[in-house]
Amino acid sequence: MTDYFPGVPRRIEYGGPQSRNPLEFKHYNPDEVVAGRPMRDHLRFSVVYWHTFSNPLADPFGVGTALRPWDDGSGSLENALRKTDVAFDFMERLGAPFYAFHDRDVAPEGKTLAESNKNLDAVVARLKEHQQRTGIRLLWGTANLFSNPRYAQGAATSPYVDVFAFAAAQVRKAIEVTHELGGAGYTFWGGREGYSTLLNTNMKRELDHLARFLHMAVDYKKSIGFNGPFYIEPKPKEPTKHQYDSDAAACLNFLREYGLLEHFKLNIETNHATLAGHEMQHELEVAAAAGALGSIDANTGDPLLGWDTDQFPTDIYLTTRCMLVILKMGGFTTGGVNFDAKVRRESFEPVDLFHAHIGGMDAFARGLKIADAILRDGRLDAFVRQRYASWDGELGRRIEAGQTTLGDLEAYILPKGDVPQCPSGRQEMLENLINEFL
Ligand code: XUL
Ligand code: CO
Repeated sequence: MTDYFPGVPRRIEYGGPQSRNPLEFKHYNPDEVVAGRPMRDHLRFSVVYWHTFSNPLADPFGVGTALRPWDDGSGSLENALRKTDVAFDFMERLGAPFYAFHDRDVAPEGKTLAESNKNLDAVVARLKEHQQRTGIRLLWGTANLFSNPRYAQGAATSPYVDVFAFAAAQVRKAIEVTHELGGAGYTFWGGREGYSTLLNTNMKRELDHLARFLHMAVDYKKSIGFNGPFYIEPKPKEPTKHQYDSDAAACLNFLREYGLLEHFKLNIETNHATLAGHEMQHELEVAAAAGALGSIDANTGDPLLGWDTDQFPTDIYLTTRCMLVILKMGGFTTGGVNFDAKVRRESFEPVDLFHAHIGGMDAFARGLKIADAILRDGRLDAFVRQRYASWDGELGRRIEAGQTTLGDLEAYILPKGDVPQCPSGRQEMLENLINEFL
């Protein structure tokens, strides 16, 4: 096979923090044990097909700039098959244990659904060969229910029943091939499941339809014996004005309302959290508190650009806080750190794809080591535990157990007159504490 990455070693090695080689890891050392597990197993890094192998790097003001010499732009099956070879070459060199794809990233859409399915089957056979040869696994599969014009007004929430049926058939196939490839999970991201104006929208009916759609997917998953989790990926807007899966709390409420909670976990993406007006840590904690934190789409936005820029994560403060939540929940099981991130339009050479992933992997490796050190140090947790210590007394226990009335609490507090001064929240001290470890 042609070497499409000349100058890039067959394997990106761990060079250590002193390395000045841009094609070496400075911190990600897959076999190094942190908190009882090798880094590889903690982080479960995944490369996304859509941004890394199928994104021409266009923006609303200009055409794509990406130089991808393996891609002839023909949209042919042959081109798609060649792309699988390059994708696995890339992932092998990087040492990424997982990847993720939409159906339409890997195989071209045909003129009919049957033709699209046939194309997909042909590519899946090749993907399977590559997986077997390299040991690289599918973190999750998904269906692209947002690019084709038929989905302009939604897929599972389309006002038009035939569009709903088409989307259902497409998802059925995408789950089937995910299962065929031994995928560890399957993701639903509702790109156009929302609205641009409420003037033309029956919101309640659309939500009912979305729930029906997901229930049918659960039934199908059971019927074929696919045991991986389904993930919902929250995002508040873009491309729609409002997306129904807007944030973790909204997703959990929707799943609970429609009896779907036990069948889904959440896939939390940093830039989506930002768009929802939340910190990533907030979204992770909301999901973890519900026992529903499944996986993360690791990226970051630009604070000066109010859109989903999907940049590679390089901020160690961010990765530290992600890893604090993930370590505290006991680590990933089926999920992983999936780089739903793209290089900048200005970074158009193939080697930029390596720099980007190496940087993201190193940033998460550092976040992991730092979070582990903070947890082992114990002061942060001890502070939080102490802050709530009054709840561990007799009264707190009775309130938490639902054994008190408002009247009981009035009888308790009246004789005290008022509450004495509460202790300081010590935000600055804790921020300084985190910085000790960075
Ligand atoms: C879009 C996005 C998607 C999902 C998969 O913002 O994050 O790529 O991750 O459909
Ligand atoms: Co994503």
